[in-house]
Amino acid sequence: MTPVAETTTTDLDQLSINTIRTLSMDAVQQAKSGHPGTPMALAPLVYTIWNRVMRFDPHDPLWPNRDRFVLSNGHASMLLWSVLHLTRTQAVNAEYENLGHASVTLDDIRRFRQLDSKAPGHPEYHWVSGVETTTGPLGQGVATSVGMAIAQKWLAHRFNRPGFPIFDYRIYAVTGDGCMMEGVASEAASLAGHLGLDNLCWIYDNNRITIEGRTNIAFSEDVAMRFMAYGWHVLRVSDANDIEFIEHALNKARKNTGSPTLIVLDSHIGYGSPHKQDTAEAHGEPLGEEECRLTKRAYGWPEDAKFLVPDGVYEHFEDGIGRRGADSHREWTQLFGAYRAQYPELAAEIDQMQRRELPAGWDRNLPVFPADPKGIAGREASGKVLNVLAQNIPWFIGGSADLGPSNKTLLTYEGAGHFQANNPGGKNLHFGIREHAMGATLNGLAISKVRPYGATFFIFSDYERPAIRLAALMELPTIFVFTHDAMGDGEDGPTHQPVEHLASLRAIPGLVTLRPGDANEVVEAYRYILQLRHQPAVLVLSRQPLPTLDRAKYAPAAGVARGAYVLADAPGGDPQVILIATGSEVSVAVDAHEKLAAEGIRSRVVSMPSWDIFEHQTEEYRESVLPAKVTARVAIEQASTFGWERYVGAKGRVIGMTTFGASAPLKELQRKFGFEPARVTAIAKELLGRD
Ligand SMILES: Cc1ncc(C[n+]2csc(CCOP(=O)(O)OP(=O)(O)O)c2C)c(N)n1
Ligand SMILES: [Mg+2]
Repeated sequence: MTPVAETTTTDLDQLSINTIRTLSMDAVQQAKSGHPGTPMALAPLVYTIWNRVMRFDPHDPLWPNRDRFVLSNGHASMLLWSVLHLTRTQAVNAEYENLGHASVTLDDIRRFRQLDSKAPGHPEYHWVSGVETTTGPLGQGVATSVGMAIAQKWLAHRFNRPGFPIFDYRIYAVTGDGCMMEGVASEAASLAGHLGLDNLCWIYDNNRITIEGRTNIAFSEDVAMRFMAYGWHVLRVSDANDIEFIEHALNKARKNTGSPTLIVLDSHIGYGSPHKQDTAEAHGEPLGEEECRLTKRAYGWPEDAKFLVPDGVYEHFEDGIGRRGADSHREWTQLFGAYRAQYPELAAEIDQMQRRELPAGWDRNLPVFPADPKGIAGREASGKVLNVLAQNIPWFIGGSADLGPSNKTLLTYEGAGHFQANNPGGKNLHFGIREHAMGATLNGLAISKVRPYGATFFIFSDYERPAIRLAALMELPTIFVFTHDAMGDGEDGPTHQPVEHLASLRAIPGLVTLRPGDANEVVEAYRYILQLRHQPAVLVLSRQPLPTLDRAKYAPAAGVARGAYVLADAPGGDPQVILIATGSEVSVAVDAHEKLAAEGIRSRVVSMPSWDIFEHQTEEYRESVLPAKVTARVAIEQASTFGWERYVGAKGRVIGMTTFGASAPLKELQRKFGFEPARVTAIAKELLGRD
């Protein structure tokens, strides 16, 4: 007699897996668009992670110690909608309250990809409860998961105490060939390997298919070897339908210490479809009514049933993840109660973090910079502010992509520490020269409720742009710090001189972009940004010293909080011409204002560090700063002129960039491109017909 392999797979396991498959097929078919093949192939994987392994309480998708699940191949979103539905995961609102109803209903799945459905095309954080991060731009999900893993390590180090493992959760991320080909994922994997993030497990859907066909047309490296070289623990599961083996691999990953785990899972896209399995067609189009029927027949499913959840399936999830999640949540709540009694201050910190609040006294000791014509660089002022904030806010952590000494982001006070595998409590993060991964990692940290900032040169904001966009889409309070904001690093030349970057960031909905004009505006910019709970911010800082304005003579820098404010005014508040400037050009405008005054011309200087904030002020306030009747206006900014028409109007002028910069000392560049008071006064007079 052949010995029968021991198996614990039950009919209910298979029924549940086929429910995920058929819901996915039906939803895509009904929507006439979507991606059925990968949900069909990965249903056993996602079933195993959720129902057998993950610690997650469907009644409280915000429980802080839940395991995190990231679907980086976001096009396979039906996997997530199916499993959120079948586990009856509850909906919560932006105030973190449980709404008492399901996050994803069967009706949402019937309305997959339709307006207002909680089953949209890709996983949307903040739109569907239970989604841990927005995915769709391939590679971003897995890269974000590295930030989540760093955050877990940091939280565990700060808050866990002997006998109190308050944070011991794990992060699971599912990726496909696409994510594996994306550079951002490679950077993130390299960083995760360096940091030895053993709380992180990626499962690679090795189906060898992407949109254009078989991957061998473009992708032939040995992924397992690559990850071994990164320092990962690599496992292989050769049959995506073998849930015992999958569970075994996930358990091995859990027990592994000192490195993250990659599980390479060989799968068949469109599994079970007689004509579409293993083809690129299964990736991104409905199977077709007839093929759906044939596939259901292959699964032993009623051929004409649609959106069927057979008896026993909900209960099976209830018995699995439901019970396991509720039990561990209950135990944790008891543990946290005892922890609160013993460590009330730490418990209070955790409460505040969960609600994205700031601790009392978070802005104490912020510097006030005295008037100084020589001044101080934006990046210098920023460094001083960061060092104060990081001491006031325990969970404010961050770093740079190898430019700490240039960005001035290093936390230098005693005890700040450097985050490494053997020092997970360090507050200085070192991303290495990996801006793409830094952006996504910052988002993963912000999702995990620590408050992160990350820095590089402004020109390289391009490398972070996908993550900046996702931060805005997800409504995360990530802080992106950029120095060397214009032509301040003159001799480095046009490759290092941003031109179009401000315009393009200002175009991202919900993102706050700030370019402060002197050291005190830098302080106020941070004061504003730190109080944001659901918006990311970009801070654009100068490399070179900027004069620190005399705030006894000019308006207080607190005006930054309104986006734009009258810094210097004409007598009686009755200007003939308005000079609008940001960043290093604010002091140029102030100089021009003084020169015009000496010639009897009444001008107003508006410092406008943030378009975005200004746009959200009342119409009355905006009119008080930029009165419609004053049509002689000059905007001055060392960046693309694109967009400034909205503030200078048809009769105004913009002193900005319409070409790339050049390699030369800053003074010469300022002269060449016209960022000098004399040019401003000349244009102002021209507008007033006084030349
Ligand atoms: C950055 C990015 N580039 C391109 C796409 C478009 N796209 C969506 S899925 C896909 C193919 C993904 O292949 P794979 O990850 O192997 O997924 P599978 O077909 O195996 O599910 C592409 C190119 C995208 N979503 N994101
Ligand atoms: Mg693939």
